Amino acid sequence: MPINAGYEYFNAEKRYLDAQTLEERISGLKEMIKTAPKHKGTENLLAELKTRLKKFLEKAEKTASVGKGKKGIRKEGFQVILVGFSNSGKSQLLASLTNAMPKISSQSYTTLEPNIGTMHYQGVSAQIVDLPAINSKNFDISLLHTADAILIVVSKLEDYFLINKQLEKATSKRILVFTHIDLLETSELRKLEAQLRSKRLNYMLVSGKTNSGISELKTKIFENMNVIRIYTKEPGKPVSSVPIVISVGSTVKKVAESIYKGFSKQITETRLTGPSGKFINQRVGIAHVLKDKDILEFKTR
Ligand SMILES: Nc1nc2c(ncn2[C@@H]2O[C@H](COP(=O)(O)OP(=O)(O)OP(=O)(O)O)[C@@H](O)[C@H]2O)c(=O)[nH]1
Ligand SMILES: [Mg+2]
Repeated sequence: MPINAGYEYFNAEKRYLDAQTLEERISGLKEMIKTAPKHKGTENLLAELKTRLKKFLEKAEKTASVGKGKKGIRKEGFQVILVGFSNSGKSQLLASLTNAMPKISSQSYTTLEPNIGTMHYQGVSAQIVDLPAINSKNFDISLLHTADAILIVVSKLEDYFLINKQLEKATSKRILVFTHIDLLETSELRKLEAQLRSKRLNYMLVSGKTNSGISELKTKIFENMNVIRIYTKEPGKPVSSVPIVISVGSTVKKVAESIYKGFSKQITETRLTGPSGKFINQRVGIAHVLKDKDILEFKTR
């Protein structure tokens, strides 16, 4: 399209095209409208994008109000499933990690159908699914097959071993999430941590009441996603606010090609600032391997 758009626009377009959720599609589209060059030649494009956005916003409003018919779960991107006994705090955890508002109650077997939310972590999102209690008739083990990670949610260590045994066949990564830590004395907490460490468990201690450990848990989920965030910058402009999310070990070339196919061939110079560089504004080649939070500036022909 001869509209002389910068790669911020193509970035946004890629996010829009790759979007797995309506929410992501809307945010990509908004970004496209923001970053599209504004001149006579782009008037039609902008008008078309705005009409599309309006349609998506209307659709979003409808689904938000109809919402509740959760028959199947559509997997969207990286999926994390919460598994545990009743009252272990799964629904509370979903509420703490996402903006979902599931029913939370001290009564047993409150959750009868899966609840879904999206966790946002510094430009990356993950789908979180809160299931009915593992020992209830509403628990459906088949949902675990699609999971990228399983959080085993417990308030007693014994429960972890019981659940782990029951999930023997599931191959996804597991993280033990110990809830209700606000109810423990400091000495009890210390003893628990010593036990968890000696057993070399991949664990997190959290409280749904005080939110202690929640941001650490988000970081842990992010780390298990095996992705890095790369920010781009156009010469003379500020760094993009939305990162390109790409697999660990990606090169400059892979990032460029993810912006649009063939882009890497147009690059005459790449400047890098960030964790994979030795100094600020370092000139790097196309095969350079990137790290999380690197900033790239491409110069093109
Ligand atoms: N003090 C404390 N209470 C918590 C914590 N997490 C959850 N609760 C409370 O524990 C009760 C059960 O929480 P839920 O999140 O509904 O438990 P659940 O695992 O979803 O239970 P089911 O839906 O029955 O399987 C509620 O009263 C919550 O307010 C926590 O970290 N600390
Ligand atoms: Mg629940």
